Amino acid sequence: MSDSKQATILIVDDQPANIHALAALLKKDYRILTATRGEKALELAARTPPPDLILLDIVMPDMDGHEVCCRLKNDEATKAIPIIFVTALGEERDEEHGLNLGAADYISKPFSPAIVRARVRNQIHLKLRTDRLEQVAMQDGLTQIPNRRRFDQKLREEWARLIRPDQSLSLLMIDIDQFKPYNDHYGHGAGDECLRQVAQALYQVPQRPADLVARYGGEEFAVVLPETDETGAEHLARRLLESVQALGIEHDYSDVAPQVSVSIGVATHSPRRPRSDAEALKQSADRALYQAKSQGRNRVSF
Ligand code: GH3
Ligand code: MG
Ligand code: MG
Ligand code: MG
Repeated sequence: MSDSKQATILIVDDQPANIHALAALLKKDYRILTATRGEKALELAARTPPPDLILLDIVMPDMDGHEVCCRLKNDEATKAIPIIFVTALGEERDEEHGLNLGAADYISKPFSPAIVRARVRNQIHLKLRTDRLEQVAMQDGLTQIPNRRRFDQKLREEWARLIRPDQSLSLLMIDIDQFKPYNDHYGHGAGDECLRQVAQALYQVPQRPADLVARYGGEEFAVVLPETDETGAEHLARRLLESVQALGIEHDYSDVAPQVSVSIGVATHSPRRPRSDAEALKQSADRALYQAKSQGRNRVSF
């Protein structure tokens, strides 16, 4: 197949013989997962990484395919997975119902192997292209790290996930010191290269997969740290500061240091210091950054 990544297909049918027949058609080109029950299908669909396509039987005991489809489409984490119903229900209104539930396509049993392969290929092609576009839309073109759009999405998601009252969420706002004189003296090309290096130096520091480093805009970066309290956030902020210092990028026109440095503002939502919303958390990190700047730059402030 032409797509660089091998796509995964989840086949759901209460009859193992049906699963076998479909798997035999597709296993040469795709990674196959199978489930004979709706519950199991939901569990497999929620895994990371999720399947790229689901072939879904309708008539099954316990939970039928329509129910499985509804649940998948109502869950943020699984709603984007395309579903093709594969079913013996051949009435026009069955097909209409399935498509209205959000299914991408509909195949009637008994099926033609060539048509199944072609319809699957088309859906997978579309899915992988959508994934690529989504990735590009969330990435900063200059530095290749997540962009402002991704940051906003992440902060919204993490704020929504704060259910337990004892949970913490930290936010860092980072700004390169004296970057205007850097650009003015070394040129815009060098400025861009400096931004790339600083972005990478920041990006590689956090160790937990849930953490996000993004370019917020211009020479500003932002870091979202889920389940991180004041102490953890301070520790990480100091490591970020050191990581940029360790680049040792010469900056003879800075009155802070002879190398490129950053200032960092830290804010935490915690039981000790609850914030009303994500916007309030961001404003607090911004205020802390402003303070780091006014206290002399090249430092972490709260
Ligand atoms: P401070 O220490 O107070 O942060 O001073 P500063 O000079 O960094 O602050 P200022 O906001 O005045 O300057 C930011 C500069 O960042 C101005 C702008 O030319 C530069 N900049 C923003 N985006 C880019 C970019 O994509 N590429 C380059 N080369 N420069 C950029
Ligand atoms: Mg069935
Ligand atoms: Mg700035
Ligand atoms: Mg700056």
